[in-house]
Amino acid sequence: MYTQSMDTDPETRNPVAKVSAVGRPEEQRFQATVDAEGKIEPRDWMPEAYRKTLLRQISQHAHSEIIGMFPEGNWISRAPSLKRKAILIAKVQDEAGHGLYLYSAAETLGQSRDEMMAALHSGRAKYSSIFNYPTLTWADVGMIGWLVDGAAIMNQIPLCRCSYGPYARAMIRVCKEESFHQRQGFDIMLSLSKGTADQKAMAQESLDRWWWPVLAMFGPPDADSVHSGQSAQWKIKRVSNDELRQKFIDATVPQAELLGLRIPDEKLKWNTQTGHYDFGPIDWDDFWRVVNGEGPCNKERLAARVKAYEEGQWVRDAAMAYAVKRKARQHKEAA
Ligand code: FAQ
Repeated sequence: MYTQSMDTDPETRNPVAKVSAVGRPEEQRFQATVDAEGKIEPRDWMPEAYRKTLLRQISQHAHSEIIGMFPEGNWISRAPSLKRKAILIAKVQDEAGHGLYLYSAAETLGQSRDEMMAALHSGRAKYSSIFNYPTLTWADVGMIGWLVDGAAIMNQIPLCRCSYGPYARAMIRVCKEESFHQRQGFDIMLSLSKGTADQKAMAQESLDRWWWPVLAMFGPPDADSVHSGQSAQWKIKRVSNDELRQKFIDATVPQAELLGLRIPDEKLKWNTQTGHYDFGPIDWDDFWRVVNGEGPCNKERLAARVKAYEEGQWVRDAAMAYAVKRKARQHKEAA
């Protein structure tokens, strides 16, 4: 449904500011590798700020996957059929897997998973704004697959070419799985929009609530995006927040038309001159309120996460005890 194409020309398509390369020989070698489309691996020399930027982004991304299990997880016991329930369980498990690949990738940058978890649980670490909105109806589960996974793929396909090897490789598998998630969401929306009048109304009501928060998922406008310039120079970020948002809108409007749903934006209009859709203003004050902890479900999500972690302590203890026992047995056998 979305192109898997990764051929964007940064010179012409990426408006984010370029930062000039300076510094010591190792820094120049590092930037030359990045400029030549080489990969930086965990044991390679890297600027401390590059390491920190990746750690910030990858850990935020991992936290988003893990917190992102809650809004859909709420509906596993209420899915409308056995088939939908089985699909939803598989999807939510996939999100847990994505979190695990990403925590592993982040650990290669020198921070332990326990430290990352502590940052999440104390509220110091960010995760995607979108998971602070409630899933009030079954249509919201379809909407998360169709729009949230759709936006996630749009953002993550360029990350498959990120300069940091472990992150880029993790993204390839994640994107394949997200494509399935997006299709299952669209399939739910198709069933609802071709169903009874009540089901179609439920689908429309859900789109009305999710459309604007999904557009904000791509991050602040380029002019306010503090990290974009440096991340573009390091080829962590290949396509800017605004460009990705526009690509997403252009791809999604025809899908909404096919579903017979109305996008809640009076200003949405095809612009023949630009070859893109024009759209209305995004409420960035609302976005920052949500990012800063005041969204409809921030407190609930964090509390659920901390509870799950505390209740899972016995599993981690048992796994550690087993690992110690197994190692001792191996030593004894080798002796
Ligand atoms: N929510 O300067 P920029 C998914 C923060 S995965 C919260 O533009 P950057 C799968 C940003 O962190 C969804 N905070 O930052 C799934 C920074 O704050 P900081 C997650 C946001 O990093 C589907 C500040 O604003 N995907 O959905 C958001 O260059 C279904 C300034 O922003 C990723 O994490 C936001 N939406 O660009 C799971 C992808 N946007 O750190 C379950 C990887 C911005 O200085 C169910 N990440 N901020 O305190 C990225 O591509 C980038 O980090 C961006 C932000 C594009 C998100």
